[in-house]
Amino acid sequence: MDKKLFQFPKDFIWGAATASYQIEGAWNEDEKGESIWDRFSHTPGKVQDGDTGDVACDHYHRWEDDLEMIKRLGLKAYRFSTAWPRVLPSGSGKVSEAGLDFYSRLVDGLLKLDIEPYVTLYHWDLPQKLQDKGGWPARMVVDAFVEYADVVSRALGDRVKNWITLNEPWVSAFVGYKDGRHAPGHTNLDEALAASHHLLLAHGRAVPVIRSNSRDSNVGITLNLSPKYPASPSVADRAAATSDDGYLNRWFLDPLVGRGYPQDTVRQHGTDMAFVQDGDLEAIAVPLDFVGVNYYTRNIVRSEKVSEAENVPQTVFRGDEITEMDWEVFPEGLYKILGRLYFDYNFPVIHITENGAAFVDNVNADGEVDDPERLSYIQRHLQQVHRAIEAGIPVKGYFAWSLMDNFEWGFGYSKRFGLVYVDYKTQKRIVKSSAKWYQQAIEQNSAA
Ligand code: IFM
Repeated sequence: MDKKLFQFPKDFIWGAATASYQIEGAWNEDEKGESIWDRFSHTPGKVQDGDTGDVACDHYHRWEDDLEMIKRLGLKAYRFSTAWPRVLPSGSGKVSEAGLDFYSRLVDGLLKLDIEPYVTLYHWDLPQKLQDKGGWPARMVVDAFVEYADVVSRALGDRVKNWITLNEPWVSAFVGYKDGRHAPGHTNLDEALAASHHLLLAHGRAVPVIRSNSRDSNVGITLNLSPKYPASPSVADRAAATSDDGYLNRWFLDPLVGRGYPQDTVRQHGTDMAFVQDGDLEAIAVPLDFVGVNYYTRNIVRSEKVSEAENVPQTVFRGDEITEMDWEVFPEGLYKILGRLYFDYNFPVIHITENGAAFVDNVNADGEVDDPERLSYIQRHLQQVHRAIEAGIPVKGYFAWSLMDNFEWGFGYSKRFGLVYVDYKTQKRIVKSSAKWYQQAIEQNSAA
């Protein structure tokens, strides 16, 4: 394909992302406190095959080699998260200098290689000590998060200029406290709703603190968003899609831009919203420098009333390209989400903070990993990003998920999302063919 096609703007940010619990290991080294994911993964039956993040990719010890690898891949930016219990072992109070030092060295190492750090403050590893006091459903966590954001941004704010407060608060709240598939493994809708509000409030309160510690920085939040497609044009299916959209997307987007919580979703949850106090909504609606979107797939929504006369035969079906997560490959959905973020919600800048796919990978006889499906997934999503930019949508960066294979939460090590293959027995890293393609795309600034 002609490389002039799909040419990106000169300053486009090409990156890859990881998260602390998924790669670091060293779960109890150098004063680090226990996180809810340590507790959850150490509880039999919670994670597939009994896997834990105790060692993960051993990045805590191998970070220097990993930075060299990032450099060799040609990445311009690297998104990683700081582990709250590594910095504040009890969640608040005493700071671990060793923990802070680790991140400080990582940042220095990146800058030395001319790679821009994008730091996420919370990617799901809440200090267990805070969970013992009630976790995200308890309002006290908000102050603790602001304290943590203050400590980290004071220490790194002279060098880190791009901050993400939270990663996917929907997952923290609803998968952790309602579905029970993630730490802390609770199944209580009221807890999940309170947790979602306290997450948003923690975000809103932390933003000005980060800005005052890190001058001229860009601060945003990352949401997992999926467009909801009605399975047919019937009234019932359209209503079901609107309802799912409220649950996943609008519940976070609306309050962030000052519209408050969507009332149809409030009614649907049957909640009195007693956890919202005066001034909270204003704090949550603090203007942001950017919004981050993690996009993987779309959802096709069918009303449960399929048998009733008011519904009609399904007309929209899942495509037959499906990843190992059982997620449909649907690049166009990314274009749709990007348009919505700009035209409906007016975010000034958008970064794709995660996008990628899990497929089965095998090391071949030559010791290489050929992953054409992942390559094609990334390429086609980048082409949709390009299409969005052409349409005038201010998409400034793309971070592939993930830099390397890692601990995929409840699925343990069974799902590989990496551009780089990790042999967990030896910790050897093998650059997959998708990474080689991505390296070339970066070099040519084109997704052709
Ligand atoms: O691995 C996760 C990541 O931690 C958050 N976003 C989705 C990824 C794939 O499931």
